[in-house]
Amino acid sequence: MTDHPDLPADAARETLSVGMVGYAFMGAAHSQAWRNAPRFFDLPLRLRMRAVAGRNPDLVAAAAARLGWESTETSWRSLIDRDDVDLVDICTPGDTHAEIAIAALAAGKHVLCEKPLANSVEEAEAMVAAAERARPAGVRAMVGFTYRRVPAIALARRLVADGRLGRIHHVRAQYLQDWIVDPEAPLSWRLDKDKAGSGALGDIGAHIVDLAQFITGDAIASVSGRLETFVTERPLPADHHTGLSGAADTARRGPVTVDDAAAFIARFRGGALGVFEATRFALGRKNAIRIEVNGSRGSLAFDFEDMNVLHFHDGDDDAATGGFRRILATEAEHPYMAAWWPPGHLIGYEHSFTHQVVDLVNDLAAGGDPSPSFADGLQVQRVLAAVETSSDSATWQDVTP
Ligand code: 4PW
Repeated sequence: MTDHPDLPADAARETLSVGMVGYAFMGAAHSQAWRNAPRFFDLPLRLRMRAVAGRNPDLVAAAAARLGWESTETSWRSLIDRDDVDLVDICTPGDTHAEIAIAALAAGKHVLCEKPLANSVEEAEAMVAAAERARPAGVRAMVGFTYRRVPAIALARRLVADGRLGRIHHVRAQYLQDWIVDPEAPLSWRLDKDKAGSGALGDIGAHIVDLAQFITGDAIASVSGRLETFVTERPLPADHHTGLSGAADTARRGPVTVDDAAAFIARFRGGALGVFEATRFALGRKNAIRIEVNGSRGSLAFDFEDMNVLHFHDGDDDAATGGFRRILATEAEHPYMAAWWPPGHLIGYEHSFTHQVVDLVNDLAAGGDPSPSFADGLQVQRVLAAVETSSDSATWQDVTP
């Protein structure tokens, strides 16, 4: 961590200066988190949004002004070279994660990297090795599985950890979107294997793999799955769009090289059975992340489209009056919520990114290991790879521990 003489005096706190690479959908979400975290949470470090990097000088300058960054760089290498950047926040497509993260860690910068950690197990392994090499010097690395930081999800984990569900038997997890159900929707970078590594499997399936393992505290041991591509060719994008929508250039077409949907069953190390589905073709479902866990003592259920709520069934309840109770996770007693609004005043998608910054900054200040680590990201990558191999070979696949 560095101190900066030009900042207002706040002698008690060191400054963490952040540099971000990429400024589209995820860059905007991360920017609001770096801005808002110190405004609502009492952080042990001052934050400075030092610089954002992007290739196009005009676009990156406009993004810096819009999102609140002090300066710009037109290459990630020059961002990493800066002495006044302590942490590199990687918000680019997966094909660049490994190179940027490994270089940043070697330069002694902490790294926050968007999910999925990488486009392949090999890249993820190299990133874990880079994080291990940097660790003795106090450098830390974290992968951004933000949905862990939804208060209702963090509460779900707490209930499982406290034994309220008993022995876990079933995990049912779905991540459902519909933004490419139209065959004329343009060929976004998310449909290009070279850029994204995989399709629905890595982009959204990775989240439910992480959530299932996070909530249960268990790990997936083996899988059997099937990937499907329903639309194999699409019009190219008319312009440079990086979100989930954009115009198509109907005169030019290209191949879809990733899966549109993934379905798999899994066995957890502890013996639970899991059923997973990740698709961008669930017409009418925009960002439905649903997870249900059934244990010997209780069950819980969550749907991101009602993200402030956790449904919990306590098997010890009286049969006549029991049943799933709807917990509105907005009380000060719920994870993260004491910093926000009075009970019942709901929070949204972006808050999970703010909570991610809060947890990361607290861990960095304490010299702890932020979670999920790059090793956790690698483990998710191994599950994804096992699903792909299973689909290709029509066999059960073990996940390398
Ligand atoms: O959370 C999701 C992401 O991981 C988002 O809703 C969109 O799908 C953008 O990338 C993935």
